[in-house]
Amino acid sequence: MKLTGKIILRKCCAYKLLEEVKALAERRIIHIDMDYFFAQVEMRDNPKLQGKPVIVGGKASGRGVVSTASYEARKYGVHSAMPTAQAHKLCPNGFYVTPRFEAYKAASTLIMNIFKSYTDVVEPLSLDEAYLDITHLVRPDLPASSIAQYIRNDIFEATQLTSSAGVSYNKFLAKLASGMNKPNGLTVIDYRNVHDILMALDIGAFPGVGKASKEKMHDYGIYNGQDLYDQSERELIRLFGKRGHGLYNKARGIDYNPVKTTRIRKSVGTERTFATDMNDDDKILQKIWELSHKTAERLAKLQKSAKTVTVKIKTFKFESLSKQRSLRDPVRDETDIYNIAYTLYTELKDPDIPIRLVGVTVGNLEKATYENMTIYDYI
Ligand code: TTP
Ligand code: MG
Ligand code: MG
Repeated sequence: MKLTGKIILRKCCAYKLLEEVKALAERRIIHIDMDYFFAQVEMRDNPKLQGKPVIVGGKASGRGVVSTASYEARKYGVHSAMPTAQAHKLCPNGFYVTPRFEAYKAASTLIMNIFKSYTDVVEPLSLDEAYLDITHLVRPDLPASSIAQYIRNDIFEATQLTSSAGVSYNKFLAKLASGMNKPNGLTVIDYRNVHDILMALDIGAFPGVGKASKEKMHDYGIYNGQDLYDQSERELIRLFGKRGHGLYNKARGIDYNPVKTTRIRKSVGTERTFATDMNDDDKILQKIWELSHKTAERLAKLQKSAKTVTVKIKTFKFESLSKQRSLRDPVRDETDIYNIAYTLYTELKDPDIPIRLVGVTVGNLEKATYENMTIYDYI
């Protein structure tokens, strides 16, 4: 009897594991990104700009930067984040337009509503793009690519704007796919083509491989997905720390990250516990700076600014103390958050009492106004 029980148990476990693997392998993820978004809106609203090299951005005289450029302008080498003055040199006959954020926001709202009409599991990444998990749609008979096509059609009908879609079984591959046939493209990455695509992929195109890591990769002879694939997991962890594991997986087309639906957040914050009780103001303030930086980063991701800043400390006797400041003008910048946190800390901290934890939280969040946005908000 006992033995049978064990066997059944084993079967159940194996079955459960199989189900989990299947669930991951069978996810259906779509990434949609609008084509030359700001520029396309401008071209839609002003027919004279049709087919022209259009550059949307700040003024060259005011040290402005390019928000985006139409594909015609990209042929001249113009791209996002480039100083507008430089764009003028590369493309002197371009049509330069200052951004109209309200128009982009209006288009964005229409697009996001279309996404939500297909699935509740939508993760917007910026005004013009989002991940959608359509695994649990009631029409499993429809290929994900057809659903992506329906969505693109709906977007075009509602906004007269084209978009590109990537369809795959995880977020990393879906996003990679959406960029492969831009503009106005639809690309599927599945088990048949994933290997070839990844092996040929430039190492800089793997998520998390920025400029610095790309150089480091080159130093180690890793130029593309194949070179990455050839590294052992142990070696990648040795070279890139915690990220090594993720990189090892990415080379194999594995990404377990779920599509995260946005929740309404009331506050954002981080805290750190010190390894030993701490009474060194310099070290604590250094930590507060790091926490302010992290908090600002998270606010930027959420495209929010905050009207309260709170500093919390826990004394060596585990007593929690906190102090909050409400602000007339919302903050989102790390320096502003730090300056307020610094004042709160000095008001809160007893010089004779060591602490074991410090935290910085911002609350009363509101949508960041576009005027305050930096280009980093779009990346
Ligand atoms: P992206 O989707 O990165 O670019 P895009 O839509 O202009 O072009 P495509 O997707 O076809 O390659 O960004 C969306 C919008 O965000 C873009 O139209 C303008 C804005 N943006 C900036 O303002 N600054 C930037 O540095 C970037 C990358 C984007
Ligand atoms: Mg885009
Ligand atoms: Mg985008």
